[in-house]
Amino acid sequence: MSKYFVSTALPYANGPFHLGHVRSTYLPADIFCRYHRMIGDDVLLVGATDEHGTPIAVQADKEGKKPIEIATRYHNMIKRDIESMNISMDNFARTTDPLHYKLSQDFFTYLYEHDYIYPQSEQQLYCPNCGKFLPDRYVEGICPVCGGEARGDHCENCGRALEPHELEDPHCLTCNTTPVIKDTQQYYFKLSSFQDELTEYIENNEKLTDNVRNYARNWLKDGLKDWTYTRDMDWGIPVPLDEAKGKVIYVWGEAFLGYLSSAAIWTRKNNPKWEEYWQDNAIHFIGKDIIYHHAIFWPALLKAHDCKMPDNIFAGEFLSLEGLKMSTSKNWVVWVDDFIKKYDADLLRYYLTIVAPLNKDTDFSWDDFQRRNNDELADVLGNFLHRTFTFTRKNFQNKIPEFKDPSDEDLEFLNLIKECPEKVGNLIDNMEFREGLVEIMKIVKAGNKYFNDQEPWKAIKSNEQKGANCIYLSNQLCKVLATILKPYMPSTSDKIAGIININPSDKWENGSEFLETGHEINKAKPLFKKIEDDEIAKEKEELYKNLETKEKKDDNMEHEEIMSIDDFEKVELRIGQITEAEKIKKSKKLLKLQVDLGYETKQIVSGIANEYDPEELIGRKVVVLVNLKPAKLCGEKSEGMILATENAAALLGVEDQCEIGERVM
Ligand code: B3M
Ligand code: ZN
Repeated sequence: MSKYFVSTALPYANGPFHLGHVRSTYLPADIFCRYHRMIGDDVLLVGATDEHGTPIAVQADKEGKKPIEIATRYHNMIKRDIESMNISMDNFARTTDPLHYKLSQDFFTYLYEHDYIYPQSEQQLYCPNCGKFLPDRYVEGICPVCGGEARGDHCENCGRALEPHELEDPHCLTCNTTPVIKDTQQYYFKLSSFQDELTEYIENNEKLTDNVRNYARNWLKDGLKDWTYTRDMDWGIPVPLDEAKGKVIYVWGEAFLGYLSSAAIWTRKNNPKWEEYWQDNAIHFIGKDIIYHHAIFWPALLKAHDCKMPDNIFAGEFLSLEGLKMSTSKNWVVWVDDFIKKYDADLLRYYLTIVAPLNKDTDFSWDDFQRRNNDELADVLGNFLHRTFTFTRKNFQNKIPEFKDPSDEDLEFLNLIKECPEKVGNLIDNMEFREGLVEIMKIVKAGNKYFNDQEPWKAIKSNEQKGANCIYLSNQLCKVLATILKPYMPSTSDKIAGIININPSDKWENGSEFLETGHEINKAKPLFKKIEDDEIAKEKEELYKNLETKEKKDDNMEHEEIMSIDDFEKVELRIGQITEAEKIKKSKKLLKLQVDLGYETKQIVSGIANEYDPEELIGRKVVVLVNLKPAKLCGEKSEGMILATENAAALLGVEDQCEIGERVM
């Protein structure tokens, strides 16, 4: 038996949970923990809300409330969301807990007394209008590295941690004023002195996942810089030094300790010492945007305290929504609480696991959710369970029949059932959660095929034993499913156990024990139902409404993401000359053009028929996108695109001296 200390990244207490939180962090952590508990490991899963820092202070300013009121409101909501998703959290604390304050201040004092923290005056952005310094999210601007939109502490686009004064074109979040630079004294953590130890940690810790290692390498290769550990703010944990009145510990300098303080609070409730768990296996589940913090800062802070560094960091990649980046400010988001009012948590747990492995970005779409629910859960899993149970009731008086004289097909299927728990278990242990679930669905499909092939409805009339064997084995698979589905879909697993009339599965090894002949099962009811088209249409309507209002407001001036010159170079634009033009019969909008590019002539179909007559186009020079994937429009081949404005379909002017075939940059 091993002990596991498992943590989930601390969500800022400035909003409830959306599907992204569940997918990247909470669900994988829960699957992992539930499985390990089932194989007999001793697991401690802890979390907390992150209640300091500008995210909460800014929200409080906006609402004219105190930060603690905001934090309390969202702590309660997040706790509710975690429970409704059936996340088996052992303790969910708050970083405003007095124990957390004490731990964080002691941690700071230790660093200070051991010379890992030093004071230094620095230049900070200061809003002359608001009369205050602008730490972190109080200022927004452009990322100096990638040119994306960034907040003072972090670039949304490239994920880099930033210092506010590094921002280009900064402005005060509260009043939009351009801030001035003002001197202030802050306390720095000597991150730079851990360069070698961290390199060693990242390179030689074999357990670390690839995405974490690769991100961390990137930052290490640039050389680590010391890191400001304090802020000029009222909201936060006071710096425990007399000479630092009015300063607080930077939220990222204490948030990590939330893992430990949450565990310490758990221990205080008469539980074993949390340190034993940490010593054995310490694993953090996080989202990929905070790899930098967890793979660099946190291990360095631990090292400075001579503490053991995490054994593994598991970073789930992003979830988009209907193909677009999720955004809470644009309300382009599905809240867990809204979801759970209409659909069972297990449906979401299934979807978010099966849709993609965690080390890949993926998308939630309502249509795909409906399809997977209907085609996979209802038609494959639900169907197998239901046909097995109803057949047992109708033909064997709810009792498990006798199994004898098995055929080759019976034995083959029996083998599959026997092998399945170990296969799935190994995949979960290896953090391949999706693959484990795929394996489960594979055996259920095999179960449906076996059931069809055996045709028990015919067999019981002619060869009764053949039908009995089929129903015996099908029930055994149902029993195995009650166990191996538990980490993924705990309430479905309990419902299956209820129908089979056994205790809810809490040991993985139960999965391999078979039901005895004569065991009586309960009456079944269908476990999954199909989601109708109109339900999904309603969900989409609700969601897209937000996008449309936002877009109207922005008057279509929504800009694309900033790209690099390398990206632009992939777009091959050249000057072409139209040599032939004709209408396409089936279309009012399209014209078929032959465009001379010097080195070849391309046929291009263009949507400019309402604006231009074919004759007036002959001889006209145009800008052509030449490396576009060919397509067929109204049955006509089109091998490129002519540049024109989006709404008026007006062609761009080209000066006469531009040569045919010349590249446009
Ligand atoms: N609250 C950032 C976030 O929610 C931060 C995580 C802290 S984990 C120690 O993404
Ligand atoms: Zn201001």
